[in-house]
Amino acid sequence: MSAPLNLAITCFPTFGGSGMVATEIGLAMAERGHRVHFIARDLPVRLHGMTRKVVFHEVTESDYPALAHSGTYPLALASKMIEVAQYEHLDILHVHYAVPHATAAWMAREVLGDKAPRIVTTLHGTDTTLVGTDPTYLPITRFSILRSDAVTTPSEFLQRATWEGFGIPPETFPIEVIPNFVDTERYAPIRDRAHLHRLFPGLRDDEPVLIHVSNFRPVKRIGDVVSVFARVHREHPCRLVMIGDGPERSPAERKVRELGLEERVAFLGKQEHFVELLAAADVFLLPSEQESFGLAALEALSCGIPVVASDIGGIPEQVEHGTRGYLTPVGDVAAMAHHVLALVRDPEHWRLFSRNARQHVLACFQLAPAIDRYEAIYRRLSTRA
Ligand code: GMT
Repeated sequence: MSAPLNLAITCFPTFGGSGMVATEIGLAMAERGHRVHFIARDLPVRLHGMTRKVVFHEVTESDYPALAHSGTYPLALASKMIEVAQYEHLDILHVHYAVPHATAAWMAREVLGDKAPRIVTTLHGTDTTLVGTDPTYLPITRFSILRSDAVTTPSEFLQRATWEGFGIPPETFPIEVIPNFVDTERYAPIRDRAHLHRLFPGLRDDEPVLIHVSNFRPVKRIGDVVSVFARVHREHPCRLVMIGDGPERSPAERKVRELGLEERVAFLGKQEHFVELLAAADVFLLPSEQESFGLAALEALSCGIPVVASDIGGIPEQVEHGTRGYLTPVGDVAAMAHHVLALVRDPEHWRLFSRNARQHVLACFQLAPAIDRYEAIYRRLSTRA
């Protein structure tokens, strides 16, 4: 029996797939008997059920006026990593996002010398596709990736994009793909329309409900969600549930009002517990411009909800066109509406897609096998017997 590991995880604590994946890994590792530390600006959103094996370390920045706007967070984070590594004898520091977390981890390691933990970096997408390859950050992001002891991505798409975007030769620098995963017991096909009736008091039994969950950033193309819904609604009355918040929420609400559809759309803002609503809905919309993976779509598939999404990034690695959802070119709202209509007009067709979705998630995206793979990386790198 191998000794338990001492693991620290750094992630963004906000609503977003990367923080959720990081949190699930930490909780699952604690469940397996390892000691887990979270080092972050705030308590990660899904970090519940803390036990003695899970400890949270808050990173606080100096409020000295001269340092305001000078971006000192990576320094404060690196200092906290050093402190935790020294006092807790960390084996592994697993950072989610290269910018700035892998950079802070490298700084911490430089200070700690041969007492430093090994660094595992998981890239999540925007650190490669948007921020990382921005010339402002490219050299330091590339350097931080290359200095990690192991690097993982949630999709083959992001693995390729990282090698290509940073000019890293695949043969000299392996990047392991560990697909994102979902707790299939929590995200289960339990369809209880009562949750939807509470949202839409006049909801008829034959009215389909479309749903979207995201951080409402421009990359999510929230306007397309509303356009697809409006087109479907013209042909087949339906409803739309919008979960999340961000810069595109107000413009989307305005668009809904201009179309006179406000009675038919529920904007719920940020929600931590929405699985009952998700599982009761009929189609999940994800018309993003870019997604390294699209964790929200995986959660929908796990609940047996077919997905209509953009054919980009890592989405095709989980949503196969024509079996558990449909994929269209980015921005093709007419095609998306057409596919939604095909699903909601034919219950037999919907049920087939729903079954396919659930079965595929059970076969390929369960939590335990993904945790096994992270644990294998930690064990390979750790010197603990
Ligand atoms: O999608 C976002 O804007 C949030 C971002 C994050 O940091 O959580 O999501 C990224 O990581 C998720 C978890 O791996 C992926 O499911 C998302 O596809 C990815 N977002 C993008 O690539 C735009």
